Amino acid sequence: MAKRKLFSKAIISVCLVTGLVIPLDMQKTSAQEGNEKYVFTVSPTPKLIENIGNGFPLSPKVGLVTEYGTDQSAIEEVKAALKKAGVKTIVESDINAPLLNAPVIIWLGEFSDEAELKVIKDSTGVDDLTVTKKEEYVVTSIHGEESKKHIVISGKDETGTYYGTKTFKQMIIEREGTDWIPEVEIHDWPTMPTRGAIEGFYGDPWSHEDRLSQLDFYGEHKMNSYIYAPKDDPYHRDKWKEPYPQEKIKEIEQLVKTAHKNHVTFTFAISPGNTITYSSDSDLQALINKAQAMWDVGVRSFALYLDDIDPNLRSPEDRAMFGKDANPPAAAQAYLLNRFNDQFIKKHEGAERLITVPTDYYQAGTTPYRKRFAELVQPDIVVQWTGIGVVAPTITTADADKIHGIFKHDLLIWDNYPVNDYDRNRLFLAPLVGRDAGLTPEHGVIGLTANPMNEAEASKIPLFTVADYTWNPEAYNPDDSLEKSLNEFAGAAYEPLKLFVESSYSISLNNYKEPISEKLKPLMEQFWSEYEAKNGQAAADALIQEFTKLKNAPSQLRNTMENQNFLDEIDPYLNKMELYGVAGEAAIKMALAEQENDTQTAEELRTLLQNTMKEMEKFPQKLSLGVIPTFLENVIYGVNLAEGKTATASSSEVSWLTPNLAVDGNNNTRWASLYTDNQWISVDLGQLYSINKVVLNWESAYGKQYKIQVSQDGSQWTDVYTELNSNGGIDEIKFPSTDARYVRMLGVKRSTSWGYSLYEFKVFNSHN
Ligand code: LTM
Repeated sequence: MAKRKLFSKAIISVCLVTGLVIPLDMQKTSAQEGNEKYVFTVSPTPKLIENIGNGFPLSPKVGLVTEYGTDQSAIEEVKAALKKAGVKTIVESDINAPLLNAPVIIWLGEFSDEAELKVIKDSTGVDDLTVTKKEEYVVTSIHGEESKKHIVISGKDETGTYYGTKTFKQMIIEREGTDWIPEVEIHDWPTMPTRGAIEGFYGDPWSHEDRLSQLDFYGEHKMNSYIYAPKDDPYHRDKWKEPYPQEKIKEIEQLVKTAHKNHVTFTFAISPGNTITYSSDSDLQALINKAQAMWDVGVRSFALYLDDIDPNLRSPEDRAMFGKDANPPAAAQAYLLNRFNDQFIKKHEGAERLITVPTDYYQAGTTPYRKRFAELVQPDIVVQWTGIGVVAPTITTADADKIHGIFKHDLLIWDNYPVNDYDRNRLFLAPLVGRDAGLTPEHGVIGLTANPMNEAEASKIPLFTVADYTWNPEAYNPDDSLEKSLNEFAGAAYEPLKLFVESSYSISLNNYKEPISEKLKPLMEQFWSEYEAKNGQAAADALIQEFTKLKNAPSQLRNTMENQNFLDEIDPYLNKMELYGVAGEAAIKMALAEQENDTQTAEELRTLLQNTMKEMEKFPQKLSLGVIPTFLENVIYGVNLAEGKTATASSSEVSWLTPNLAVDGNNNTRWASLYTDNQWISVDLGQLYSINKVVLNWESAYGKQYKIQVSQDGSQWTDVYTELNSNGGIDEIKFPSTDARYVRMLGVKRSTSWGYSLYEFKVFNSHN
């Protein structure tokens, strides 16, 4: 038996035939038959995995030895996997009288008692089935005595065994003829005890079918938690006191059963804070009744949510009871939570710990509310927290220590990624980033539930990476994880899906990273510089190639992707992507035709370009292809003199919304000022230019009144335009030609309580 080894960054696969030592990344391991080498991926990445031999073929007849109480879902998983792999006969037996009359024997269960361990050791040679942690499992596949092959899958508990079968499924290597089983020893367990998703967004809730499919997906990826909390399910929030209609209860019952089969805890959440009287006995009873109806259909985990509500006490009864407390809202909420905990949770044997999210769930430090909440809320209640910020760009171990020190309760992260309810025209398909590996119980964090997008199928792409991260944060690599996610999700549609996903990234979480824009930008710069030198054909061809990929990807995806629900969800985005591709091709060809004085072709292409851009306006959906609109505008209107120049501003709202983001040629990144009227942003064009046009592309926080000012020295400013009533969007401002090196937007009055925020600040030459 090979000795256990701990691998941190890389595993080594030893090629016995050639004697070569091949380093592999953490995500893949390999098996070998003769000279053929097979690579397989186990995901989420296991803690310990070691190749201990070359592997063996999966015979048409397989023995399956279980014990009394082996998890039923695990048995079904193994049987389904064997059937899929072409196994014709499965000989089932109990470990007390194992039938070993097949070439390959699978041992499946939570083998922990001495007698069982001895039978396994004597029959297989496997002597290390040590499992100590919740949900831990071991999978060992090995050549045993008398040319028998054995696969031992043993869990610490039922969930561990079930996860072992998920790993086993991924080990089966498809081959012509008979599938192949690599010989490995895997010891694996999750780092985060709670891993999963919270359907906690505003807007259209997921459908029943969406939820069923999500629960299967979570089970498949070793996620063990789903929290039902859709803000716009009226019975969850606005009409929380009313009982669910019978058909809805039936649906929840089916969800609970499906969750159970997938080893997922179904948590039912109620969000009563907008209308509840915290001190009221009848309101408490209404909550208990609601929870009891769920208990009766099998729900065992409950949450009471208090986010996004007016913290001030509305009802006179509450003000009378808690008004004198150091923090009345915290006292009132704690009173309700504790009474629900005592009178419902603790009176129901088998109920999980109550979960809540407080009203101050994202602040950076302590608040009077948090202090009192921590003191009064019973210590066993789990507190959810979104990190520092509602959509936290990073969540560090230090943040966790600090916030745990403030709340003094176990923290469950409510991660607002990839949720898009606050920007319904974007998809966030990038992998989860910015979460430290140290978000563990030692730092007060018992897990992470990710709030997904309203688009359920699309959410699975980033949720795969959430599963990977929460299982094994130390080994987590966002790009590798996304790659695995795409491989699984795409099927034959890998290439176009990758392009689509990389065009659906941009979010503060990843510094507004836009992989496709990053690829296109240098090609565009190359094109302009060679175009200036009247030698633009080669650079044009390279750029056209990329635009053609964007143009063709949507139809390729539609033709090859089997997941029709996903295609329906992303349909308008695909339309927009195709139009970007068409417009990009037309723009380059038009620029070349104009340069060659081929007026007729140039005119035809200009019409095509303008029509395509008009068509694009019909789709409010935004892709993270921010450099393309700017490129198209440059072709039509001339070059934006501000792009890439130095910008300064009176202030920035936060450290990452800097002024240079308004002159970076990317319509997806932005500058934002502090929340006061008198703020400005200025760009230094580097030299004097004759200018007559400025284009402001506003974010929703736009300037109602502002001035455009110019200067030759950066200190004496002249007004060239005054706006008294802007309605935001894109302001195209023309003024008499003037020589200037510095141009600035001086805000006079904001349109919202936020500051001024610009995606782009553009300045154009008089001769365009
Ligand atoms: O994050 C929390 C605790 N509450 C809400 C969520 O319901 C919502 O989905 C996200 C994103 O908009 N923001 C919230 O504040």
